[in-house]
Amino acid sequence: MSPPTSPPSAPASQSRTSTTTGGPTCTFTSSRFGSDNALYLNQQDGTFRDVGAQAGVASLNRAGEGVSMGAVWGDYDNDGLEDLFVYKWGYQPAVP
Ligand SMILES: [Ca+2]
Repeated sequence: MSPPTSPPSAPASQSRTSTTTGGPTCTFTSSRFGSDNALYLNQQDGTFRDVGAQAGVASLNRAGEGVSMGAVWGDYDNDGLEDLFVYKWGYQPAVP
């Protein structure tokens, strides 16, 4: 029996900021090849807004550059604010 397959629109992974800083949380959702990632900002009114394009993390799944596989939040520059590290699975373009 083979494992269930995910629908094409299913994200590869999700990563959410911690809630210990007191600010609004963000959830990063990586997408499949050719589709944009999303960065959902919790607007703290029961809704979320996708700010992935504004943050520069939406269009990372381009031909020849691999696809986003996941992300890790952390304060990488030690300024007290969480930063997002997106890791990708890449490949070399086919040689004609
Ligand atoms: Ca930081």
